[in-house]
Amino acid sequence: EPKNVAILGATGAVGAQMLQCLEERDFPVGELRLLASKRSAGTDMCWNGRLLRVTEATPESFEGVDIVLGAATNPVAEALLPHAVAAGAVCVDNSSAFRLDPEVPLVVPEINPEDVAWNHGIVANPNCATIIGLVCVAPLSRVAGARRIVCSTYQAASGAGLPGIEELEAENQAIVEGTPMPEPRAFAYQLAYNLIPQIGGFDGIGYTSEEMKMQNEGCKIMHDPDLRVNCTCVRVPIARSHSESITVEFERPITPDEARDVLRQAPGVRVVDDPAGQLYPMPLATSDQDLVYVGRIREDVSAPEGVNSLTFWCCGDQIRKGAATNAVQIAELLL
Ligand code: 11C
Repeated sequence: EPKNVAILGATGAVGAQMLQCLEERDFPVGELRLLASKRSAGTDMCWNGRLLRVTEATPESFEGVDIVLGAATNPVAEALLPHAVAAGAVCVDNSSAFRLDPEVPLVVPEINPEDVAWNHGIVANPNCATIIGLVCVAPLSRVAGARRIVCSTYQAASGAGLPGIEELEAENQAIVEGTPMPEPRAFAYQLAYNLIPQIGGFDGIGYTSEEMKMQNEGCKIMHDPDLRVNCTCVRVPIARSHSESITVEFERPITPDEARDVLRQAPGVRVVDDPAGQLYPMPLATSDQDLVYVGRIREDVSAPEGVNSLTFWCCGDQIRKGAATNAVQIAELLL
């Protein structure tokens, strides 16, 4: 039975991708309502061969809507989603506003689809780097019990939305043309020819908000309050697809070959791991598709005696699997 769907924040990088994912996955849409800020209202967007007009999102925008896909900022989600819930809609929210709320399931469909069932009107979509890393860690954990994760991320400019990718393109153009470098706005510093080891704000012990998401959201998604995560998040000058170097300590022994076998069977993952053939995941290869590629799977040679630890590398399109695709997959679970 078709559902009336609203996209909140339809004109952003994630919102526009949600439109495309609904179309690609043949989601049973009745009416599709595109909502955005006053500034973007009046824009036309193409969906299934039709032009749809974007309207301003207000508390009254949700009458008759069954499912809201949220791709807006935290303040907008906090202000508007309660109205959507009151109007009877279920919201799949991509902001971080509700992720750690005990009344709100936090779902990666490949890992904890069952949590959707206890929603009270909002299901949260996890952080993009968290989704991409855990889609690989969770199947290994089911076999060997993940205890501790050490992760470094290499996050694409478009993780900061359209302003991020536009800023990187403008900087690249200034370099090529020899014109003055534009003032950074989306990022704290010039990203072109650079790396920025800060995503989000810093807490009192030197970690950024983005780095603590894999810890806090990871425990909730994996149903494991004892999971320990140490993450370093770095912005890199590439357009699309986050990459991650991950070391996992397990309760039980697991060899690289066993891990490859487990990951070959795992949903949402493709193993690309042939060092002799120089085959490994790279962000260019994973962009604009929905699988997380994993490779460079190897023993952690630094592990102390008796510690079962593996290291691997993964890449995934953060606008798709890290955001829009994961949200539409959650909406499919709600059908
Ligand atoms: C980035 N991952 O790459 C961030 C943006 O928790 O949804 C997404 C922040 C979040 O900038």
